Parts: sequence; C-alpha cells; structure tokens
Amino acid sequence: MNDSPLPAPGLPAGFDAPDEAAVKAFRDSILAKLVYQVGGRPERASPRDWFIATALAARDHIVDDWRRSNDQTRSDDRKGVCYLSMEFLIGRLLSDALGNLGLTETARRALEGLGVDLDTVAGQEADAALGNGGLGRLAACFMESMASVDVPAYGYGIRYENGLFRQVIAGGIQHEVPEDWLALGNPWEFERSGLVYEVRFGGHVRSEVSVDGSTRMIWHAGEIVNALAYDTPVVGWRGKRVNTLRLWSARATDPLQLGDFNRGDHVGSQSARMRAEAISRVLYPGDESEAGQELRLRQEYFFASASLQDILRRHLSNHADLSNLAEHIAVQLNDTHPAIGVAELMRLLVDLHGMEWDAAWTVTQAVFSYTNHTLLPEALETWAVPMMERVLPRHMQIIYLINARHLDRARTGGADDMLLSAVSLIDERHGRRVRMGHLAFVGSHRINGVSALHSQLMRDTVFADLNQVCGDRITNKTNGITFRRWLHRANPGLTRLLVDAIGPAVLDDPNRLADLVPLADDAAFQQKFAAQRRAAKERLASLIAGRIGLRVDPDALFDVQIKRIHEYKRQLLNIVQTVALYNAMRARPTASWVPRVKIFAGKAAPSYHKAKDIIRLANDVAAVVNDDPTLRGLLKVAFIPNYNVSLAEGIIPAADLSEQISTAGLEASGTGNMKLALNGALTIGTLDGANVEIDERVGRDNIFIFGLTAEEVMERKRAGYDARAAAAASPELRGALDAIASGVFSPGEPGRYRGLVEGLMHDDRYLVTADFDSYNTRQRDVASRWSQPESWWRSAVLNTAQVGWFSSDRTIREYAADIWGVAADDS
Ligand code: 26V
Repeated sequence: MNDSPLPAPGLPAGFDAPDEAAVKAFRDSILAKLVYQVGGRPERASPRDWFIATALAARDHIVDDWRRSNDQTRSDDRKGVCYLSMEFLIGRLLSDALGNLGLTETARRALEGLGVDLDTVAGQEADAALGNGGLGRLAACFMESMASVDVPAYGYGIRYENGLFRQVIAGGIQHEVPEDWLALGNPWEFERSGLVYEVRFGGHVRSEVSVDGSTRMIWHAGEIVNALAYDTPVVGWRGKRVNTLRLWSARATDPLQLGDFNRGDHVGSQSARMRAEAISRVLYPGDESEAGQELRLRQEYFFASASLQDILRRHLSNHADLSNLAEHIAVQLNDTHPAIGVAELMRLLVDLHGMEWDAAWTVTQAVFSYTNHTLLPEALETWAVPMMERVLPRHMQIIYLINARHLDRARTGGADDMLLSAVSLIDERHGRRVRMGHLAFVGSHRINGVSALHSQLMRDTVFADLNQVCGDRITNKTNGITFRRWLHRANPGLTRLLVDAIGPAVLDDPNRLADLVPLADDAAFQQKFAAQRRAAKERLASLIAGRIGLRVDPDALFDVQIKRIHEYKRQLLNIVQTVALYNAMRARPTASWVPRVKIFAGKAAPSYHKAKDIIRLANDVAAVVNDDPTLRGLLKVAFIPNYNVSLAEGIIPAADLSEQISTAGLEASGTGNMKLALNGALTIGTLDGANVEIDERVGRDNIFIFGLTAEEVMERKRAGYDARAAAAASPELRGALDAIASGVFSPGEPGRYRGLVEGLMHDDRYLVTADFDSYNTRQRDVASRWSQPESWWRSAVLNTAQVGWFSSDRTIREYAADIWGVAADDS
C-alpha cells in the first residue's frame, strides 16, 4: 500500500508538433533552471528537482504574455473582473500550463533528451488544495476559462499555508493530517514584496469634525495586520491571455517584541506575530464546524479588505477618481464569504475617499454581484452582532446604515412588519446576528444561482422576500467545467479518439462534440470508445491495488460516487443499496450477476460525525463484501482515500456510472456530474441541480433518473415523513438496514451502526428510505443495460456528444454578458 504520486497524464503526442530548435531551447532552459535556480546536477537530480526546473522553464514562457495581457488591458482601458473567493481548488498546474501553451510535446521531448519522463515529473507536483469542494473547484475552472475567453481578470483569495487536510483512513476511520503543499517550494508564485496593505481589526470609532465643519467617522483600530500579495499566472487555452491569481498572506506588522525576547520570553515575544499570521495559516476545513468563528471572520475581512484596497489603488493609478469605478471593474462575490466587502467598499469610499453616502452606494451596487452556492439553512452565514462590533466596529455601523435605508425603502414599498423582519440584514430571532447573504444581496446588482433549478428555488424560497423587496435581481448561471483539464488533460486517450473522429476543432469549440452523434451507432467507433475506457480502468485498478491493496476487475462496471461526504449527497443511500445487492447475491449466488465495483472517494468535515460514520460504514461494508468468497469477486467496494483534484483526474476517465443521488432540491448544481458525463459515464441521479439540465441534453434514454422531485420532497416533508413505514413496506430495504444495524459489517462491535439506523428511522430528513426502492430499481436497469454493450456504449458516446454546453467558457461568457458587462471573445 502506498500513497505514491499519481502520474499526471499529458496531452497525447501530435497536438503540438514541436520543431527541433524549440525542443533544444526548452531543454537548455530546463538545464539552466536546474543548475542555477534549483542548485542541482543533472546526473543526481531527483524527479522533484526536475519538476521545479521544468515548471520554472515553463513559467518563463508565460511571463512575457502575462505582462502583455496586463499592459494591453490597461492601455485599452478594458473593463475587468475581480473574482473574490475564499477558495481556489486548483490542483496541479504544470500539465495545465504546458497544455494551454501548446508546449506539452516540446517539454516531453526536451526531458526525454535528458533521460527524464514528463509524466513522472508532472506527478511530483503537490496539489494546491486551497478549497473544500465544488465552490473552490468552480473558482479554479472559472479562472482558467476567463483567461481562455479573453476576459481580463484577477482572482483574489488567501494563500493558506496549509490547504485542505490530507485524509488518512485507518481501521476504516477518517483521520486528518495537515497538508503541506508549500513544503518543497512553489515554482508558480511570485512574492510581491512591494504589494502590502494594512488590514485593521478591533478598536473603536470616533466621530470627528473636520475643518470644513463636516463630521467624519474615524476608526481607531486595535490591531493592524499586513496583507502581502503572491501572484500566480493563469494561462488561457492556446496562451490567449494570462490573468492573475492574487493570494494574500498575513504578516505581523511587528514580527518580534525585541524587548520581551531579550528578557528571555522567546515564545511570548512572538505571540502577536502568531496571532496575525494565523489568518492565512489554514483553510477552514469544516462545512460546519463551530470552532474558530472569530478567526474565520478575520480571514474573510482580511482578504476582502486587501483585495478592495488593491482594486481601488489599481483604478486610481489609471483614473482620476472613483466615481466611475463600476465602468471599469466588476467584483464577483463567490458566496457570502467575501460579503463583508460590501461594507468595506462603503467604508473606503465614504470614510477614506470622502464620497457622499448615496453616490458610494450607487457605485457599490453597480460593482458587486453575488453567487449563491447552497440553500441549506445551516450553511447560510450569519455573524453574532457582538462579535462584529468587537472585530469590525466601523463595519457594524455601516451595516446598520445600509439596513436602515434598505428597510425604509421596503417600508415605503408597502412591506409589513413580518416582511421587514424577513428582509432585515439583522436576524433578531436567536440573538442578534448579521445575515451575510442579505448583505451580499442588497449590495449587488445581480444575484445568481448555479443551476436552473437552484436559481428557481432561490426565487421561490430562501430569497423570495428579498427578491420581492429589491426588484427582481436573481438570475441563473448554470455552472460549467474547463474541458482542458477535465477532458484534454485528464483523458488524453479519449481526446485523441475524438480528434481523430471529428477533427481538431473540437479542442477549441466544445459544441463540436455534437458531431459525434452520428457515430454513436457506429460499432467500430463504439469499440474504440470502450477501449479507451478499458485502458483508463486498468490504470485505476492498479491505483486501487497500490493505494488500498484491493484487486478489482477492469471488466466490471465501475460505479463511482466521488464528492464531499455529506448526508444530503446520500452516500448512505448508495451504501444501503450496495448491502441490498450483497444480500441478493448471497441469496442467489449462482444467478448471472453483473460484476460491479462500487467506488467511493471523498472527505468529511473533521467535526461532522455523521459523515465520518458514513465513511466508516463504507469501509466496513467493503471489508466484509470484498472478502466474501460466495460472491466470486462479482461485487467489490473500494473507498479510495484522500480525494483531491489529481485523484479525480484519475478516476473520472475510468467511470462507467456516475452517482448523482442527492435529495432533490439540495444540491445546488454539482460539477462532478458534468465531468463524468463529459467522459462518457452514464448518470444515475435525481432531478436535482444541474442533473436536470444534463437530462435535458442527453435525453432520458441515456440517463437513469429516479426518486422524488424537489417539489415532491417538499410535499413529503410538509406531510410528515415516516421512515419506519417505508422500511416496513420494502423487504430489500429492511433486509439491508437490519444487516447494518445488527452488526453484519461490524462483527467486532455489533452495535456500531445501531444508532445510525435508528436515527434514520426516527428522522430521515434526506429521505434515503423514501427514494430507496426507486433507486434500487434503477440500479437493476443499469445492470441490464450493461449486459447489452451496444446499447450501453451508444448512450456513453451520446453523453460525451451532448454535454458541450457545460463548458465553463460558456458559463463565463454568460457572466460577462449578463452580469459583468465586460467583453469576451465570442468564438
Ligand atoms: C456548506 C455547508 C455549510 C454548513 C453545513 C452544510 C453545508 C453544506 C454545503 C455547503 C456548501 C459549501 C459551498 C459549496 O461548495 N457549494 C457547492 O458549490 C458548487 C459550485 O457552485 C455546486 O456545484 C455544489 O452543488 C454546491 O454544493
């Protein structure tokens, strides 16, 4: 068993045909980097040394284009986008950069001449895991697409020293180990030591009368932390443009109390530094942990403030004043995490730049827009008023002022007290709390959801009142994914096949995938398509063997659920169905069962105990099922540890079936669903999030839809749902739950899952039991379809052919046109 780096697949040979001179120049450059920057020797260099040298050589190719992109945007005075996000889940960058620059083959041959393999070198790179899941990965796809469709953009975030924890599974249980992506250096970033902003916290506010008689609010902060910029270039497809990801690192203004140190207090003398620098130490790993609330607020304000200061400085370096800010800059709030930016921009404009309140508010609303990524009530951010008053006293005042005007307007528009309390920025129901979603909403000219269904649910439920009071501001922007990473790089074999079949234009225009439609019935093409899948499955099988010591059959159906572990995503439904299948196979061991490998991967928030129980259950079920000789190896369960971007790149090309089985109405969009369908997996899913739009495009014959609709879910909940009755009515469900509850999968501790099953019977809020039968039936349909290969592969090809619309280039063009008012290329 090992945790060796995944090989990074490059583009197949031939997409960029390098000439000898280019190969030699690149080789010389790599050698020079190795010797002069890494300080190594070719004969003794480690793969890691070669990685750094190759990345630095690639970076040189980017720098000139980077400067040109910036200079041109400035001289043309083009409007640009600032994407404020607490998370950027980037993964590796080398194959991305080489691929987009058209240098993959050049680099491959340059390294070959040195006796070094490019894929091995690319596999050395640590994943930049500065995000938890979908929201962070979307930000990374958007950065790549903005560069690819020529939208001038800065991504702004935090340079966490430790990204998302590494997941280690021991005895079936998740353990969290700190992740250390910067340990061996980061060749992509540029430290901008000259680019530092002061970010203030605490203290108090005084009003002071100026010489002209006007009153000004002066914030006397209690603490100042420096924000230092690190820039990473983001190269677009075919090197079209290079944008900037600017991440802030926290530094103490006064790193050492020298007096204390000299008196012998070596630890205490650094405490202020520790406190300041804790801000950019770790990514908030929880989707839901209570701990570290104040640190989290400090992180949010820290990066929002530094980013807005930087935005204003850049604007003023090119323009006379800030009144026309919104004509030049659009700021997108990626969820509510940067929403304090609304109050911060007001503070900067009014307190520091002397703008009138109303003018500042007009600018602010025109500048900001806000994307919502979840409607789960427990995920809607609020901050206790006393904490806000302590950490950001001036911002609390500004929020009250914004709220007063907002409520006045609503009252004038006829709102009654109930409506006023629903739309107020302050929730008065359980202690006074600031509603960050409301702040983001009122401070923005556009608010969007991330799939058609999700945007409609925003209008109908959580944001219905605000949308009524503020005039219809909600719009939909269905998510997308960058095809460069999720098709070209993750699946070079399939990409080669597509290029051979329908021509290289598909690399530039995802809509050309539709040219595959006629080939879906072509037996020879189907076979080639299946052969690519088979090769990817062999690679995944050997990865599984290496990581968890389990042998799986590459000819089996690979049934894949990979995402964060969360009750609403219903990994439990999948596990319970796995147990039902196991029971059925044991009952009729000689029947002709379709061989199946159930593959799971995903992390649980460290304090989310139920999610951790689900991981343990998956591993416990795996241990029993995988060892049961009566099954003749026809069912295997694999929980692959430490899901991250690179692991996703390895699993997705090998997936036959994509599990997208959330309780309808709860998954805002999903993006893994798009990646898997693009690579030709068939989806088994509910009508939730973007599944609805995938269904519309691929057609009901090519997807397995089951379960309650969002509307039916709401109806069931209203009526009061009884899980016990559902279990009593379904022998297969009951059999599976009984097996789990009675300790079949935890023989050493038979009661281990009694609580989990009892809990489900008592309160099945995600309707696992309600959807079980329909899911189980659909799974049988999957098996019978798998037994008809022509039919299966026809559907698989049609999936790839019909999901071109889910390119994040399309999503970005929609944001550009409808929300940001910036020009993008229109190809
Ligand atoms: C946050 C929380 C916090 C409290 C407890 C439960 C909970 C559950 C989920 C979240 C979501 C965090 C934000 C997020 O990653 N949302 C994801 O955004 C993706 C990109 O838009 C979208 O595809 C996913 O459906 C959505 O879950």
